[in-house]
Amino acid sequence: MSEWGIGKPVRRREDDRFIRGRGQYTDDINRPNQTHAVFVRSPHAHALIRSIDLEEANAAPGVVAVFTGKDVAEDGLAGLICGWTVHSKDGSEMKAGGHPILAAEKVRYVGDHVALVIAETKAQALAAADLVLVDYEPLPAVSLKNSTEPGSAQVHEEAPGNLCFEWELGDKTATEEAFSKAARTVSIDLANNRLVPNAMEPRAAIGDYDAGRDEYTLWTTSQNPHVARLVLSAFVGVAPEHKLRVIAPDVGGGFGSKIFIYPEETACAWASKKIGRPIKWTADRSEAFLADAHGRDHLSHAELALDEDGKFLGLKVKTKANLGAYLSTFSAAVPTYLYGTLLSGQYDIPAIYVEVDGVYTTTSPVDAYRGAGRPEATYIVERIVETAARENGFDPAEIRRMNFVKTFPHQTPVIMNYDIGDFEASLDKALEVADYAGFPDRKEEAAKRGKLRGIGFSTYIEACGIAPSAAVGSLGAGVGLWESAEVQVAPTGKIEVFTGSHSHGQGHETTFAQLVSERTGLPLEDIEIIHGDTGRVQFGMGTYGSRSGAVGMSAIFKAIDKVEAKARKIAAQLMEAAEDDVVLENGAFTVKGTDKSLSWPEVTLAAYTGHGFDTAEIEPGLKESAFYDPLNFTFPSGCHICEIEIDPETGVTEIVNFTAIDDFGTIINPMIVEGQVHGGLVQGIGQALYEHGIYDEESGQLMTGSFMDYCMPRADNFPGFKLGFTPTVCPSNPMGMKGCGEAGAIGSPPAVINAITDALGIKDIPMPATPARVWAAIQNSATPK
Ligand code: MCN
Repeated sequence: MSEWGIGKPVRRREDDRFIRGRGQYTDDINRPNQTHAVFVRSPHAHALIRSIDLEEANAAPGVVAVFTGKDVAEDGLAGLICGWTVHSKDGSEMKAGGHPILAAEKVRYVGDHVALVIAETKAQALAAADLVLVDYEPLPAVSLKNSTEPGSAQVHEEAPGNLCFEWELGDKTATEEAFSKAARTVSIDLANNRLVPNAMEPRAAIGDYDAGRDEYTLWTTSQNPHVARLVLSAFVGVAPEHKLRVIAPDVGGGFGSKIFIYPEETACAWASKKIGRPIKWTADRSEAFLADAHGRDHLSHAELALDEDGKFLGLKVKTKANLGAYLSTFSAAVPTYLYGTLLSGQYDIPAIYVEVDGVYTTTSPVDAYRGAGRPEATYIVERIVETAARENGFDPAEIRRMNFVKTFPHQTPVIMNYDIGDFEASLDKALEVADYAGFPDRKEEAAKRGKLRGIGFSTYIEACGIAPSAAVGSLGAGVGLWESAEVQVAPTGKIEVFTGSHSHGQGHETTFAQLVSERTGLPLEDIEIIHGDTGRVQFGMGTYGSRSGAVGMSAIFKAIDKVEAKARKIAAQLMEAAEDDVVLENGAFTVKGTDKSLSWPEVTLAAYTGHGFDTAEIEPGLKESAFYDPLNFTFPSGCHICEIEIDPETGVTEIVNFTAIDDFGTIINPMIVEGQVHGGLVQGIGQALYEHGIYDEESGQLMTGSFMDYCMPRADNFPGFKLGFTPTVCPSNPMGMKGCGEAGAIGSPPAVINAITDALGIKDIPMPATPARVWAAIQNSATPK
């Protein structure tokens, strides 16, 4: 076993360049003769464009060109697409209103793109953008609440009543029957608050057309450059696929928001040919707030049926999901297949029925944000289970235990087939680490100090490794989301791995190299992980859905199998031994039961010189590729326990203890996994306590469009998290891994809200549970505990 291999808490190799300011992000790149772009954005939530006057802008100092939707249309560019198709209950296809690169006739949210101004400097482009005169005819804004009310304004003519789809999943009749037999039922109305992703690096792009070669290069902050290239070539029509190279260099976080294909990046690539010069665009933070795709934003009603003993019989959920103004790249999948399919949680619920209305509103598009659909499902399940416990006098831990799925594989009534897990193990460990038994004493002691103390549980499950063609294809994606890898061994034995996964904070350069080291015995410095460039990596599906470990690394694993098999063949001939007797161990090929041995570089050099083996039988060279299409999703799960104290004078909630015990299967690097959990927890607790994207109902203006109004969590808001692992080995990939990148954001929000409602003795408090809301709840509640 390699000292850098699987299970070792190796420090992230990439951090050396990031910490020293040596990373190279899109905005760090400058091209000769480069121009700068600024987008003219709509100040209205909803308006017709009567006319656009470009005269003054065109005459402004330094302006190279100004383009509008008319120019885009004249060049025959199609709009952006949603890559996922969802059908309504009646079998009809979702109503996808067009998503133009630059709006020509109508704007549909504050920040919608109206014109592209290109100038010699960014300052000149900004000044000229102010001179673009757009004559708008304002229309009423459309909010999530009023979107489907009679008489509401129409966001897209194609979608009457602003309904994109009316989707359903599960067995309605069986669920109604379960409710008719129930001894107990509980219900709850829940809102899942809108979130703004806020990656550290805002989006950026450089479009550069090379007239000599008739080739485009787009540098961009993307989580999946190959999918960007495919969409821009095959669907939007910017350039044929082989004439477009997309490079995502270092990317400073994405959390889902950089999976999507946006108008700005597309426009920069297209317009660079129009002006014959490179065009650079970097969003400022205000633009990021307005025009990055947001996350969540659901309104739901849920009902749970139980028998006398507390066994779950059935679950009914009705959800209204905000899709925003346009269907973004994956947005139709998020409130449907990534949401409804997880409503069984960790529980054996015989009947489930869910209905989701996907609605258009005059807000920024809503798409995947860390967890994407699965935090929304977990929030429903874990809040209603907690409600069932409280309203019927069950212990919240024991009602969960009683209803856990205990044998695997387990087919849920909502598509998913859970392959493996041990939910009791994570619950038991969490109860111990959180000292659940000692909670009553701590509550009493807090009361003496005038504080309200509460405890909340969340036993979550998620489906990660979004990939399997067999499942994903039939769920509306149309394609499988497998991953590719190529392992190229140099004559000196050094290895370059080309992977379709993209790292933008997850540490792939370290963990992927750890796998290669485990397999070959090479030190990490002899292994290079290359990603994020369609010119170097043949194809890939990118990073989202915590899939890079389970899917991307599995492709590497398969490619190494092939490399090893060929190298063993060569080694066998070099050592005049039978192939089956040759083993690769600790970086050397040895013949079993003898002292014959050749080092890795001795064999790899021979592979290229051709000396010592029969090149007619074995082709020279050592380079193999593989595609990996897993049989199933991976199902990470865990138990989060949150303990809080509330100051009743101010309504301020303090997290005093947070325990997260997770099952991520085999862990490649525990230090990186803990970092991933920390980040996820901070975002999940951020959703529960601080973050809220608010649009004014009347005007459709984003009221929380800066860090002055959108409260981001800070390090001193949190205690040290208590983490632990109870792994069960995943059967659907060769390493036995499950994803870890989203778990913290999925499990934590209901744990926090369950703790606050426990402390206050109330049924619900909306997220984020701000001091003002908590204080008001204390004033309204008859007998706060
Ligand atoms: N890993 C491991 N052992 C496991 C599982 C994973 O050592 N059992 C390692 C992996 O090798 C990888 C990291 O943990 O280095 C995360 O792996 P995985 O769970 O497969 O997730 P992805 O690499 O596919 O990353 C995507 C996931 C998602 S969906 C979001 S959103 C998210 C997240 O990762 N966005 C992030 N974590 C983020 N972290 C940072 N810093 N920035 C983001 O934008």
